[in-house]
Amino acid sequence: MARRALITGITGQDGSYLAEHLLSEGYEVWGLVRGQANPRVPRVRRLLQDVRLVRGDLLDQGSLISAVEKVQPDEVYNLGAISFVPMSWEQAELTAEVTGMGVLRVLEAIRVCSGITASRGSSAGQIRFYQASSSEMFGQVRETPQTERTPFHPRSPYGVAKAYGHFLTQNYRESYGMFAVSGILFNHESPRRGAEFVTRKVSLGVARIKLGMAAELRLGNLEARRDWGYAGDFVRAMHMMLSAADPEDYVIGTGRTHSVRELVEAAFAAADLDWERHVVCDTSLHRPAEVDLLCADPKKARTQLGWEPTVSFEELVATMVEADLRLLADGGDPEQDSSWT
Ligand code: NDP
Ligand code: GDR
Repeated sequence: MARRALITGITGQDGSYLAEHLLSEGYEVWGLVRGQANPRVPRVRRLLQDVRLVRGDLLDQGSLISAVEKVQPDEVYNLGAISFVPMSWEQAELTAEVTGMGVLRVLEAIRVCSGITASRGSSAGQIRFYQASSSEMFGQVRETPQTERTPFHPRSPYGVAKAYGHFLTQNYRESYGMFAVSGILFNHESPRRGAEFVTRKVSLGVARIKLGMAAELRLGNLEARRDWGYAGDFVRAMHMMLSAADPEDYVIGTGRTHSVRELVEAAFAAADLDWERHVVCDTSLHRPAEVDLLCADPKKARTQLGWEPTVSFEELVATMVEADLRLLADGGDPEQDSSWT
């Protein structure tokens, strides 16, 4: 029988790549969708025709229990979150509820449906759980590169909520013997990345300028450094973690760091443009507290899981710029996500 996976966050960037990867591995894939008329569901139906959908919301415990009961998954991937860091200052409580407490609700749904109690741990045939932890938990870093042992000092309500989910996942593993793991993933991008994140904002901005649809691109802090990889590579790591013999947490990143300025230079160069003629620095886009430097040490994932990234920073940036040039030249609307082809 095919293994069955339930993915929260199926309408997001990672949900789509993970679903495609699991389908290619022979899985039966279910996606949790929320809302009465979620505008992103039609594109999931179009792109991921073999994925089955089940209703549920990370804010609603009962809906998650019903979803787990209905799907009877072998594996649950919790990718759902409010994931845009600036929004977490504007809606801090909602971020805590969705990105933090949502993890508790998914774990509880699994625990209740599996009949696990503190005195009666999990049994064979247990549901395996993956939590989408984030390098944002490191925040103000005290050592670089960051490993699984680097202490957390989150710098946003989002990072704090992720740290809660991370420790809770560890706690359910230790309290109930559940196969529950976290992947501490560094930034990963693709032509399906939301337009609010800096890589996609830049690739779309470059495409608009190249096609004469805009003259400038307004950006915030150009000095922040991130370890940017390709989303398709990173979802493979999620699956590897749940396929491992033992439940363990892993850092996933490329091990190379670049500044936003270097990202901008590479993206404009990919379209034969001079970035200094178009980029406007806008301090209103700076964050109340910034994460200055992130760089992964993915040694554990490489040695224990055999995971390797396959796409370089330069290839990733060029691919995103090319995809947005094609999308806009064809009259596509990035807000409608017609780049999801
Ligand atoms: P996206 O922002 O693209 O997707 C977020 C998903 O969360 C959407 O499918 C959204 O669905 C869903 N969601 C939001 N609120 C709720 C809710 N109340 N109930 C159920 N689902 C909800 O994120 P990514 O795909 O980029 O990231 C996936 C996960 O990995 C996130 O948890 C993110 O925080 C984490 N992460 C991402 C990294 C990255 O670089 N991409 C790095 C490290 C961690 P809807 O259509 O309903 O809004
Ligand atoms: P991040 O990604 O906050 O790292 O979180 P984002 O792309 O939003 O920002 C990266 C860096 O770029 C700087 N920056 C700008 N960012 C945005 N969005 N818009 C701008 O105009 C701009 N100008 C400069 C930011 O200050 C920041 O330093 C992402 C999300 O996917 C999280 O969910 C995930 O957990 C982390 O990556 C790892």
